[in-house]
Formats: sequence, structure tokens, C-alpha cells
Amino acid sequence: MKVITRRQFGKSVAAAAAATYAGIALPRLALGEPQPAPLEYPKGFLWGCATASYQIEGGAKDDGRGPSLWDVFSHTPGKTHNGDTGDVADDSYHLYKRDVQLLKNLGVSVYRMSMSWSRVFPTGKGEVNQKGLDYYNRVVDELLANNITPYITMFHWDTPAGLQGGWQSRDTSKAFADYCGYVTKHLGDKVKHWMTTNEFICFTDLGYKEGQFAPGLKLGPAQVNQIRHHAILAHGLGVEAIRANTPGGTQVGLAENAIVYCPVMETAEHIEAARKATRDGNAPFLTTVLDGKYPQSYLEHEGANAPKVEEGDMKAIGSPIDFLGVNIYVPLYARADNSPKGWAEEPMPSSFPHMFSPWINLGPECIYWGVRNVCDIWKEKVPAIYITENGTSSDDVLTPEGHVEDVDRVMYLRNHLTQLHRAASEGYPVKGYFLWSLLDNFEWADGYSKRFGIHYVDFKTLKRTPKLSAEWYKQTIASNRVE
Ligand code: PNW
Repeated sequence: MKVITRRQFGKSVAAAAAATYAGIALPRLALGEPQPAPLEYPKGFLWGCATASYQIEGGAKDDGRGPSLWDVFSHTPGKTHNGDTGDVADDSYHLYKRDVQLLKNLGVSVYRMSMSWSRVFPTGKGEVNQKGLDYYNRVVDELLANNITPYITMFHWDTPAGLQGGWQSRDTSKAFADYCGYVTKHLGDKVKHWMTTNEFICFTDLGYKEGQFAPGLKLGPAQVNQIRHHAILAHGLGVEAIRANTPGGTQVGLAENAIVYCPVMETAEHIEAARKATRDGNAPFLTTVLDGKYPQSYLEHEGANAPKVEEGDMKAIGSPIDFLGVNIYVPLYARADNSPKGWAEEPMPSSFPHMFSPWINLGPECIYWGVRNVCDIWKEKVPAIYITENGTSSDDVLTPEGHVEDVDRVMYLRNHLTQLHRAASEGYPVKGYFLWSLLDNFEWADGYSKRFGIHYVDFKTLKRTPKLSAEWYKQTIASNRVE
């Protein structure tokens, strides 16, 4: 009897397939032979990690730092899990060199960090605290010395407590622009990539409408809409200030957690519905920033509660950006329907799988659709797109041998990067990916109960230990493909 080896079997199957579908270019795949890597990322794709100042720095009162709304909030009983605060966090304020070595060991080429506004301007405006700026100079120098390019977010929710009224006040938007201008004037020779704000909805709605985040208020719709307006205005004025204070070649953008709508199925009508949903669902934030005007439907819907807009606001808000950063964790699903808006959001069944944080529903196609919807709608406005955050919490356990086998995080990341690869291979201008997060840190209202790092942090000793996911990410970066 003739014995057919696996390899021959594969070859004959491929040949048969090619013959059957003559005229269609089918690859002649042979099992067991080296194949072109299907999940290889484009050459020059930027791999990185992301963190934020209040979540990692600690040193809350060191060297003249002023309090932020998050210091006040986390010190208010009952506001965070277990009363946790960012007073010490990962103590990156002192241990930043260690953290840069973690990055170097992973092999990343980019690092997304944020600056604490009240380190530089302790009360938010007026007098500068040189020691605060010196800290960021040291961090940037350390990154550059290790061949890691910093991408800096000016504001990741730690509003200076000294700013009266916080985001209820229009003055905060102006103070933000002054802060952006000052910092970029002094760091702009070394740092070429800046993001103004992180996730509008989290420091506006979650802080002033839902009360879950600092400052913990529950205001009415007119006030909330005005706060949202001040937030996007801060971004716009920030872009202008950064451009005015930096040399040519500086890239300015923002990091936004746009709500991602995936089509329930990939047919033309549902794809179109997901696109409409993206515009409508992100109306007061991303849509207004990229269109340079509030959608008529939003203004009509809000009626008398619509924001008061002053002359020049919309021009600033619509300032062209060099790149868009999107923080993507979770999907929603849209379907086409006969309603006037043409789409409906699918309810999520309680059985939808989620990760350790109950809000992190597992739908990896969100990263593909997040990129695709935004790029399809706003092609010319978004010359480049980065995933500025993606990652998950996990119920990490450090074994006595010092391992964390976070296979669920690896699964989450692998599936998202597989979907992101689809976007890159279809030609969407995805330039890089920042994994959230480099290390376990202060997870806002969840305190230290939810770990998002690929390095485990013992919050008593501050020791950092790479998890399985760090090993996996290192391998992924080294091969430039999903491993
Ligand atoms: C982001 N949601 O926040 C933030 O930018 C990070 O600071 C944070 O640590 C990280 O994601 C993980 O939570 C989000 O409810 C908070 O959809 C909430 C949501 C999304 C992002």
C-alpha cells in the first residue's frame, strides 16, 4: 500500500483545491512546510505600553506637587475600593528608572505616559513648580537614553484641586492650554508626540453626572453638557497651545475611548448601521472634535440643555490633529433598523463573557471595528491612528515560585491583536499599539483590587515581577507578529 505522509497529503489537497477553483488565486499550502507568517505586522509598527501619572507615580506631596481632584476624592471615605489612594501607588516617582528597565526588557519602542498637571502648576495655574517639571525631564531623558520614544498625555484625569469649579468652569480649559503651552515649550525639543486629554467621558460624565469618579458629583444635563464642552474646548485650546510652542515635526493628538459599535453581522446594511452608530454614539466628544461642530441631532436632542458656545470655540475644538489615539476595551453591537436614525443598539445578554472587571466584555472584534469605523467616517481627519490603550484586569495570583500565569490576559491580548492585524492588513493607518498597562496600578474607584499590569506589583514591597503576559508580549514584539 502506498503510504501518504502528512506533507504529501497537504500538497495533494492544495493541488486539488487549486484545480477545483481554477481561475481564483488560491495559495498552494502544504502542511508542515514553513508558511508566510499570516499575522505579521507591518514593518515599523510601534509596540508600546501605557500608564498614567496618578495611577503609578505616588509621591503625592513630594517636591511641591499640589493636590488633584483625585487626591481629594480618594481620601474621601467610601469613594474608592477599600479607601485606596494614589499616595504611593507604584512609587514610580522614585522608581521610574526601574520601570524604564521593564520597558527596555520588553523591547518596546514607544511608551505612553501622562503628566500630573499639579506637579508642574500646584494650583493649576500661575506659579510654576520647577521641581515637578524636572521630574518629567528625568523620565524623558531616561526613556531616550534607552531608545524608547515618549508619547505624553497632558491630562489623564488628575485635575488640580486648586482650580475653582474644576471642569464646571470655562477658566479650567484656558488654564489647561497655558499648562500645555508651558510644558511643551520646555520639553518640546525632546518629546515629539503629545496627546491633550484622555477619555472625555470619564472625567466629565463619570465625575460630574454619575459621581463614580472625581469629583463625585451628580449634576443635571445642562451643567453636564457645559462640562463636556469645556473638556473638548480644553483639548482644542491645548492643540493650539502645543503647536504654538513646539518646533515643526511635533505630532499632536488625543486619546479617546470612542464607543465602539460592531455590526451584528458583516453585511452592508449592518456595517452602515455601525458607522451611523459611531457618529451618533460619540456625538458630544469625538464626533464634535473631528467634525468641528456639534451634530444637529445632538443639539436638537439636548434642546435648552445644549452647551453655550462662545465665538472661536468650534474652530479651536476642530483643530486638525496629526493622529488619533483610541482606547479600546469592549464592544457594543449595532444593527440596521427602520427608525429615523437607522440603527439600534443590541442589548447585551447577561451571559456575554467578560474578564475579571465585569465591564470588560470579551469581543475582540471591537478593536478592528473601532479602527475601521473611525477611519471610514473621518478618513482625511485621521491621518494616523494608534491604539493608545487595550488590556484587561485578571485575578492574578503570585505563586510562591514568583510566577503569575495570567493565561486569560494572554488570551485577551492575542485575540485583540489578531483583530488589529486585520485592520492593519486592510490598509487602515494603524501605526502602533500601547498595552494597558506596563504594571499593576491604582485602578481609580476600584483601587488596587483590579490589576491591569503585565508586571505584577507587590504593593507592600513595590517589587515588580513579570507575568506570563509580559513574556508573551516580549515575544510578540521581537517577532513583530501575534504569537
Ligand atoms: C481607561 N469603561 O479607563 C483609563 O484610561 C485607564 O486609566 C484605566 O486604568 C483603564 O482604562 C482600565 O480601566 C476606562 O467603563 C474606564 O468602558 C472605564 C471604561 C473604559 C476605560
